[in-house]
Formats: sequence, structure tokens, C-alpha cells
Amino acid sequence: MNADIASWGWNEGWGSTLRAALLAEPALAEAAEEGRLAPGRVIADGRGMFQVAADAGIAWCRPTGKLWDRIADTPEVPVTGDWVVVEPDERADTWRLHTVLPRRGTLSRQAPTDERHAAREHVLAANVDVLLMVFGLDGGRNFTERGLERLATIAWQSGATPVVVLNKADLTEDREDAEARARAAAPGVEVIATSAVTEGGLAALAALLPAGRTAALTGRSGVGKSSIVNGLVGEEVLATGASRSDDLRGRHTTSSRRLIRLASGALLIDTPGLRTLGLWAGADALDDSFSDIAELAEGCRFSDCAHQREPGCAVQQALAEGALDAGRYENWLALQRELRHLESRQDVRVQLAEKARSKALARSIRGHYKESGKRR
Ligand SMILES: Nc1nc2c(ncn2[C@@H]2O[C@H](COP(=O)(O)OP(=O)(O)OP(=O)(O)O)[C@@H](O)[C@H]2O)c(=O)[nH]1
Ligand SMILES: [Mg+2]
Ligand SMILES: [Zn+2]
Repeated sequence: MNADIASWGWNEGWGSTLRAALLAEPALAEAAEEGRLAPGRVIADGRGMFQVAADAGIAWCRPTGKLWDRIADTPEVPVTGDWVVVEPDERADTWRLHTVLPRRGTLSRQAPTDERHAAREHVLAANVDVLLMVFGLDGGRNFTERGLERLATIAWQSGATPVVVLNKADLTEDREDAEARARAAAPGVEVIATSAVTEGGLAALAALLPAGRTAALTGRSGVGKSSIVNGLVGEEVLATGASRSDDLRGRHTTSSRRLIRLASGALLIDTPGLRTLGLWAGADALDDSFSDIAELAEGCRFSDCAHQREPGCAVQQALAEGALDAGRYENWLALQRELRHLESRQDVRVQLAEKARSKALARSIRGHYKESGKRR
């Protein structure tokens, strides 16, 4: 496998993104002219440090003070998958990271905070082309249609093409039933059943991962994300967890994100399992994950139909005729409520920022008058 950044997914498109980013920052453009800077990809991240693969090699990098002042505690902090500009230095243990190139898309959830704080975005991975939504067919909560609908909503927002992976197919007799349920819960999304143990389905999965493309795996802890990566690599490159009993449910095997190259040239981001997946999305996010309902809604008599008790509601009619599953409809309503609630919390945040700004402005105006008063 070659060590150049093309093998990490760099292409002409990123080349022009880089040129545009340098144009916007003259100081960086100058350093780049002098050959001191190079593009690289974040392949692991943790605690303000970022492991970057560049043509010069792989090194842990630290953002410059100037960059960190601007992005610390914001969603702009680099994550695995990001393309960045670094300053390779063979004499140093760590390199300096100067800037993050604009992302093609982010996989984001709502950061788990309590209601007293403003809603915040938690970026899980960046620049993902294919999102593998992994579930486990070992019974219980490792595969539910409602969980899939939530994850698919997040997936469509990421800009990646979602794929449903029903793993642990060796543990079920009802594989076909599970596949049918997945297809109904995620219309238009490819569904693949796999087993990391028998390796069944892994070839079909690999066929969806072309060279130079980046896929990320997401799903609950223990569904087999890291096992699938190992199966695709053909080697135990990642630690996997022993099957857990219920009292150990809280334990996660993977604790940080990592980007891994396959011999085929495809790139895979393994992520830790997450307990909560709050939506981070705009109001129209459900139009993709619930495209069937969005389509039905176009046939409602009133354009502002809430699809609950209105006359001439095509959604209610589909429910009554059994063409639309009641559980799916209820979840759609619930996710809609969640999005509206998120919007209102974001509004609060905007209001607070606005308030802080006008306060600061008032203070500086007051200061100005004081100053000029003194001078007079
Ligand atoms: N029977 C069976 N077991 C599997 C399969 N895939 C994974 N496992 C087992 O499930 C357990 C969890 O697998 P991991 O790959 O660590 O799961 P994970 O999704 O990476 O979990 P986190 O890193 O905690 O998010 C391990 O004991 C695996 O051996 C499968 O297809 N069939
Ligand atoms: Mg794992
Ligand atoms: Zn309606």
C-alpha cells in the first residue's frame, strides 16, 4: 500500500478546496509557497490532539494557538475523517495543525446535555461517503425499526449514502423477516445481512465500498462494528469485545474513532457505540428517512395538514387501510416533536448569543463615551 495521501482519499476536488482555503488565509498561503505546509487526513483523534496522515508520514498534531482560539469547544474541532493543513517537522514529536478544510458533510448528533443548556452539535465523523448503520440480529434492542428510523434520519443529514447492515446473521432463524422489516423502516436504503463470525455477507458489503471512498460504521455498542472492520481487513486490527451480559451493557470496547485503509483502497472509520442519538437536524430532515410519508402527505387536502385529525388526510387514510404501519407513523410524529423542540432550544441559543453581543456592544459604547468624556 502506498503512503501518499491519495491512498487516504485525497483527490482533485480536495486539491481545489485546499487552494481556496489558502487564498482565504494569506499567511498560510505564504508558508505553503515556501513548501512548509502539507495537506493531511485526520485518522484518529483524542484530547485536543489529532493523528494525521500526510505524504511526509503519520504524526500526532496539535492545533496552533490561533486556530484553537477560534475553534475550541465548537463543532469545528477536527474529527477523524477531516482534511487538514499541517506543518510536517521530522525533528519534532508533534506537528502543528494550521487549519481544517471545509467539510463535505458531517455525521452529527445532539451532544448529550441537560435542558438548562443550549443544544449543541456533537460531530462524530467528517467527510463520510457511505454510512454503515450496523444492527445486531442477536435479539433484543440491537435491532428495532424505531432505532433504524432514528439513525437513518441522522444518516441522511450527514450527506453520506446510508446502508443498513444486519450483523450477527448467524444468530437468527429469521434473517429474511429482519431484512424485510429493515427495508420497510428505511425505504430506498440497501440492506445487507452479515456475520463477522462466518464472514457471510462481507463480500457483498465490500462491493459497496469502492477505492478512495470513505465509509463510517455506526451503531450500538456490541453490534459488531469493529468485528466487521476486522473481517473486511482480513486481520485483527481492532480490539473487539466479549459478548456482554445485560449487567455489563454499559461497557464499550472501542473508545475512540479510527480511520483504516483496506487493501482495496476503501477507507473505513470505526466509531464507539453510543447510548443516545439525539437528532441534530433541520425541520425537513424527515423527508428523506420517511420519504413514503412525505410522498403520501402531498395527497392531503390541506397543504398545512398536520396528518392527525384533518379531513382528506392521505396519511390517515393510508393508516386506516394498513398501507402505513402505525408504529412507523407514531415514531414519525415523535421525531417531528423532537426536531421542533431542538429548534426552539437553538432559538434560545441564538437569542442568548444576540443578547451577549448587544451587551458587549453597549459596554463598548459606554466605554467609548467614558473615554471621550475624560478627554473633554
Ligand atoms: N455470533 C456473532 N458474534 C459477533 C458477530 N460480530 C461480532 N460478534 C461478537 O460481538 C461482540 C462485540 O463485537 P464488537 O465488534 O466489539 O462490537 P462493537 O460494535 O465494535 O462494540 P463497541 O466497540 O463497544 O461499540 C464480540 O464478542 C464479537 O465477537 C457476528 O456476526 N456473529
Ligand atoms: Mg468497536
Ligand atoms: Zn395529512
